Amino acid sequence: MSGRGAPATDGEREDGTAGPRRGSGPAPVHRPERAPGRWSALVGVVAGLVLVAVAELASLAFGSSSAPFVAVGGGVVDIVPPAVKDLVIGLFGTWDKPILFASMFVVYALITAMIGQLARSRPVPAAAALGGLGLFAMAVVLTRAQNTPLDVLPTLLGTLVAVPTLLLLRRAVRGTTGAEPTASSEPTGAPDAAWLRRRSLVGVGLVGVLAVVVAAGARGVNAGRERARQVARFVLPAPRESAAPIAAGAQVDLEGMPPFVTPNDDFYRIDTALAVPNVDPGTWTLRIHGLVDRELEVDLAALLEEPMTETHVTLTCVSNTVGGDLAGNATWLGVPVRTLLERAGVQDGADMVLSRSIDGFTASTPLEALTDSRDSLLAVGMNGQPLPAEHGYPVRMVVPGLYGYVSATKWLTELKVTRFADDTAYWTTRGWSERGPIKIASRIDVPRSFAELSPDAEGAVTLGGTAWAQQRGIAAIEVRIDDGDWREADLGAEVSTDTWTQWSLRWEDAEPGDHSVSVRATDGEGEVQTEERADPAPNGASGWHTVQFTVV
Ligand SMILES: Nc1nc2c(c(=O)[nH]1)N[C@H]1C(S)=C(S)[C@@H](COP(=O)(O)O)O[C@H]1N2
Ligand SMILES: [Mo]
Repeated sequence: MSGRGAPATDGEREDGTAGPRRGSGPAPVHRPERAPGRWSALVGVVAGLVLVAVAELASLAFGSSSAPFVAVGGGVVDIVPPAVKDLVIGLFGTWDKPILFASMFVVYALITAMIGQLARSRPVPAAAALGGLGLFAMAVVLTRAQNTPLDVLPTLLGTLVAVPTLLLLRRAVRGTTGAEPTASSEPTGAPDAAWLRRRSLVGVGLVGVLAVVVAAGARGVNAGRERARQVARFVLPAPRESAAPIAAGAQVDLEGMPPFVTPNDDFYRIDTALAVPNVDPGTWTLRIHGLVDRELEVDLAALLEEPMTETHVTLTCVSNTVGGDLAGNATWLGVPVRTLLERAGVQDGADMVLSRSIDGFTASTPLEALTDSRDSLLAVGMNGQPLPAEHGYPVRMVVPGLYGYVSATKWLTELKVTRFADDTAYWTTRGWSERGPIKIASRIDVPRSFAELSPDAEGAVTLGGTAWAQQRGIAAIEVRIDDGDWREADLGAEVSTDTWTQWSLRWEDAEPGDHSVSVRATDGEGEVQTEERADPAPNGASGWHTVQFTVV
């Protein structure tokens, strides 16, 4: 495409200069030969931005999930191999989503730049390519679980505006780069052409900047609106059974320890949803079907009428690495899953409940975890508030003892009573185990890696951390400093076997210098946490957490 000097198919020079030179006077010294290539790329990128901006703006009327970047990003999340997801979460933690969007933008800019280059000599195929890109995005929008056919409209509109924009900007750029000086204005021609070139560059740039501002503004409004719409749209009912009060001693009094109850705003968030699903509580229903005697469908008002249970449960993610912070502890309020399963009448042979989210995510939970005596909930409240949008508003599942990916479905819409032999869930089809009981874990929160600790007046330093083994509880914590003996740590008050337990260890006569500390837990059934290291995939990390630090 860059064969400079070869005539383009339409008989014009590639730089847009009209063929045979007409007019009088000396030929301009200066011929704009280099700029057009780069400009054409810019024209393509700007047309691409216009597509996104118009679509984002229109998605204000249809909801975030109709926006092309949100839909395509969601599709990417669903098809990336688990190893890549693992790597990304390992590297960027909860920055995984911004990183995904940024990478998608880079790829999109490259593709649209190529379309711009193509448009330079072949406008029709270039327009078709941009239209094709729009069509592709529309197809992806259609495949997203929470979308209806109408949701293609924003992308359609964006494409319908972007294609003519591409052609117009291309003409504007060609018009100036090929501009012949008019004898009357500037006899030498050069300053005039340069000025026109600059002006059209600024024009194209302005369209690009405007598109970015509109897109970012629309995205911001969409996100803000969703948050506002989802705050407290109902009053939480009172529980019939209140959770046990949290003993003051559950919180170890040591600077740097996490709060025993994780505030909603600080609670880790893990899900495949690029835009937080916007569930209308007025039309929300939960459908219970599959191997049941009677299918049920309950709306939110009916669910809120059911007797509510309140309970403290520590939720953890299977992707959490040893010592990691993908764990949070909250007081949940909700209806026992058991209540509705009993009403539906579970048939013989069922051994699993496949819970489904409005965005298509699914989790496979062993039936018995939902029918035995544990507090498995259809949760509506989190720490005294209706569920925040990010954590599943209006209803999610919470199952003590199981990793989130097999149990904690947010934006819940459906429970299918089925069998492991017949159905598989979202992460299971991506290589993770079909069952995910939580492994014993213990972590050092104080000191942080490579921190410096100053001994107190008595020459001691205090270490502390968090441990969990949901359903079994934490019976003991042992700490080893350097290659010394294992020392028994002090445990914070136990709130329930389903919550984490904090621990602390006062190290008298702390020796100045570099040290390493390791921790291991014993659960309520006497099982000691294994030293054997395992990666999070396929069923959760194991191994002892070790931290290097210095006593100064
Ligand atoms: N709809 C939906 N629910 C979901 C997920 C998801 O991707 N989509 N991820 C699960 C996983 S892997 C975890 S660890 C928990 C995390 O819940 P949180 O974001 O409230 O901490 O949600 C679970 N529920
Ligand atoms: Mo998870």
